[in-house]
Amino acid sequence: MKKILVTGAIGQIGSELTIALRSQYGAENVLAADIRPALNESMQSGPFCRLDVRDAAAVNQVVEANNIDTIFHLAAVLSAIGEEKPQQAWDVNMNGLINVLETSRVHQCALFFPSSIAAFGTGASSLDTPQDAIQRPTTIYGITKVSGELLCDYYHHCFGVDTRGLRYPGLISSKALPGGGTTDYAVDIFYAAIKIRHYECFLRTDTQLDMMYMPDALDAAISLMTADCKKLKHRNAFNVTAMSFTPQQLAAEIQKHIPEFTISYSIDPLRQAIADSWPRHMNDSAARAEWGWQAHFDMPAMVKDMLEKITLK
Ligand code: NAD
Ligand code: AKB
Repeated sequence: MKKILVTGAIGQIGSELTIALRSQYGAENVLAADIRPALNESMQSGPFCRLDVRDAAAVNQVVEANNIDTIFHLAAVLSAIGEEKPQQAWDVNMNGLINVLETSRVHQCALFFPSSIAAFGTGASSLDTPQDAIQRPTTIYGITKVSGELLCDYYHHCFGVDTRGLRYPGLISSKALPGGGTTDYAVDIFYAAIKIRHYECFLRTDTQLDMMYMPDALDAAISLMTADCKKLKHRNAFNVTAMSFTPQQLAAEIQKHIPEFTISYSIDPLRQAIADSWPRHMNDSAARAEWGWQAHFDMPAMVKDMLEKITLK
């Protein structure tokens, strides 16, 4: 990785991945791009450009003009917003990806594509969900994720593009707010706990979901992209996980630090249905075996760090 492009760089993952890549590969070698303007302070630490990934010519031009050899393609519409705007989710997630894949083929770029627990549906076992399981997602977001996994495999097999990817669980982080997903409660709860000592949760008390803290998510992306390609059998869509909990369990852990914190529930039927269709805990043994994946943050360590970081904001 010498010249890197991050699409969707202002988002929850991009704001932190851009900084992590700049500190490892040099600020001038990591071009951040987003459809939105760079108001975010982390974007000001290096080059930034406006880029709509649906514009094939613009994607090609940015890659060519900047001699890009590696793309972290993060631009997407997430699960909850996707259900409200399914055509937009398909347009950004699929047309954006095909443009980035085509540009990667032409300019021989390596490509990172993040899939999600959303790529599974109710047909797969929700506990210990295998790497190779039935994938019949019920959301447009999930459908774009499975299609994206398959397209990345296709571009590798047919055109030799070095595509690699992860199935992330819900990500928890303190820098940028999440962008309209179903697991967003697990970030929102920290801000509410610190500000008003109470959180009204949109998922049921016992909704168990797979989760990961952002430092592990960044580590997973960079480790996979720098792994020895000869050892990768799956390449795309590796299950990775770090922790798995319910809103009730997360609230109890927060109460160890803020005893007066309380939680109540006002269920959003849309996001509850989405959450009920997703894995509670994936099996990530393929990632462990093929490129040495290992998470460092469990739930108590994540909660302690999140509270410290958000209190300092
Ligand atoms: P986010 O919503 O926070 O950020 C997405 C970014 O894409 C935003 O900054 C948005 O402005 C940008 N964008 C939207 N449309 C665009 C377009 N047409 N052209 C260019 N940029 C555009 O999302 P995130 O949480 O950072 O997720 C990044 C990727 O990781 C997505 O593919 C997402 O599906 C995947 N993922 C995220 C999570 C999570 O919990 N955050 C979990 C699993 C997978
Ligand atoms: C969402 O909830 O949409 C994302 C995801 C798990 O893909 N956080």
